Amino acid sequence: ANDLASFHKDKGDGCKTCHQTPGKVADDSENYINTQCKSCHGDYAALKNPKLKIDPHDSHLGDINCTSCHKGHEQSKVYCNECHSFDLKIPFNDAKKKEAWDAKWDQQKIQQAIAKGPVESTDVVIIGAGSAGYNAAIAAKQAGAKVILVEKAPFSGGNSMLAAGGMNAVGTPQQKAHHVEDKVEWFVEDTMKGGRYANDPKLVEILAEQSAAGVKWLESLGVNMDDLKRSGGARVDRTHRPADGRSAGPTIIQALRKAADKYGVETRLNSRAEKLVVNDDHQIVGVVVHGKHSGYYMLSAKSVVLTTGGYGYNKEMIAYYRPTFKGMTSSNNITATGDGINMAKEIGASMTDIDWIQAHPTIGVDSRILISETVRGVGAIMVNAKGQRFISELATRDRASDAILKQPGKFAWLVFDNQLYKKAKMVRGYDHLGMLKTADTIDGLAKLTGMDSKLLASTIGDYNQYQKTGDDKAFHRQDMPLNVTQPPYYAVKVAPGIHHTMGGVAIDTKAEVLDLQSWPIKGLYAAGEVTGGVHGYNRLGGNAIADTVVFGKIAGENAAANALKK
Ligand code: MEZ
Repeated sequence: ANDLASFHKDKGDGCKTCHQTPGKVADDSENYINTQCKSCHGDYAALKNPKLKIDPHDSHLGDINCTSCHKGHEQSKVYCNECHSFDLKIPFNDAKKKEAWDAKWDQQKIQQAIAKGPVESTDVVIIGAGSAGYNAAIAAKQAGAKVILVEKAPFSGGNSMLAAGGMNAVGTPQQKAHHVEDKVEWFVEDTMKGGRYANDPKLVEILAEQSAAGVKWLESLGVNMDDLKRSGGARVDRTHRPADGRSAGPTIIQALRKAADKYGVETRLNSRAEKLVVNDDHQIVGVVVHGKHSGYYMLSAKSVVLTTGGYGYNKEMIAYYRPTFKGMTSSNNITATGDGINMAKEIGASMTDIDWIQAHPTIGVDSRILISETVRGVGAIMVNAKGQRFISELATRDRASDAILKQPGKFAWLVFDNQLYKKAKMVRGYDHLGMLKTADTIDGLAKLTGMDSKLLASTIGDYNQYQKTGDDKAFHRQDMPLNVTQPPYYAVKVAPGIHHTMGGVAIDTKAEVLDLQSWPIKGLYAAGEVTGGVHGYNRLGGNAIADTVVFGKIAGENAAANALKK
């Protein structure tokens, strides 16, 4: 056998091992095949292999379809290696194969599907199953609409699945329990200041005002957000995170997946929306979807919600909108290719701040892995190649990235000790991936990283003194929760990489997409990174998840109301 299908055919019950009807795949999500895989091989829990250092069946992606990696009639691939470079074995593997999410779409087939007319009708179609999409879908469903959520990837989660930090919110019981005094106005001011005052203040007010309700809503869907920390540009601790120290994104997405199933949202994987269809009055009437097995078809819908994320992994768009970022590494999911922006543009949607792209200061060097701002928030210091601090670790991302790019070698080290290692669980994940340098002494750490031992020791000595007095005389860092005194000591090498595209489709306060004259395009809504206006020129850490939850919910509710109105 030279592929998985022939192997199974030879060994098992012929084509029926995988297919209900030989020669056919019943659904684009490949649910039937996946149920068959699990009925023979067991579920993810059963497949975990404690002997493996990196276990693909125990990943942050959660319990995804087996067919995301294991392919029947084509070569399999280790999906993890779209971002990582693991030495993992998979039967019938084509290691070089890459997904081409930014491939050109077949315009002729799109036009044929429109000419044929809708094959199915629903109230609301939601495009993109990340946090914004799930929140919109659940909200629309709760409002009584029939909802179809389409996702081009073989599993849901989008960029949100990779979010490490957390969700900013003000006025929550969590802040109260931690004795944090905060105000909606402070959240608004911090966000506007961080965004260089280019944000749409009305959208920012909604973000802040509805953030606490957003945390409550996530909790109602099964997410724990009881931990609090401070992100860059925030004056108080307002980033809410899972209490067990796990990364926020995977935790939120796994809960949203379950909630969407519970509420009866129909999720179609391997289903890429490629065209928004409008009538002569420029109202949305549907979407053309390209299903992996079902091909091109048109869905009619009264409302469509774009939750496709940004364009942080579309190399052409990055090079066009920000030539100085051309070729820069990206923390983004390979599916973040700006589909929603391009589809909306085609039907005359207006764009806000489309050329504003955020570089996150701390992406692991030689990897696409984001070293979360949480690590600095919890207490790490940031030093240059010689071992000197050069900026407050809590500076906003644009300033921190600029400062790193001015250092020798254009990189930095995050340095911390065992106290932080024990406190921030995600750090153990970086360790597991072999990203940390570890030594029992500061001198040993300097030797391992090539820093100047005396300089590093004096930097750490000074910082410990500032931490003790609460006064960072060098860079005015406001919050210094930990000193660096307890071995072993750790360092991780970081440099800026593309993280968030702030610009996107213009929306109003109801999450309606605006046309070039700033009138709403009837029936079209958008939320999350596909939109512009919420974050201005620079997004604060913790505001992306807040955006997806608050505006995802608003978009879903309004899309449902529009679809259900008589
Ligand atoms: O909001 C974010 O992008 C965030 C908090 C990222 C991070 O550094 O963890």
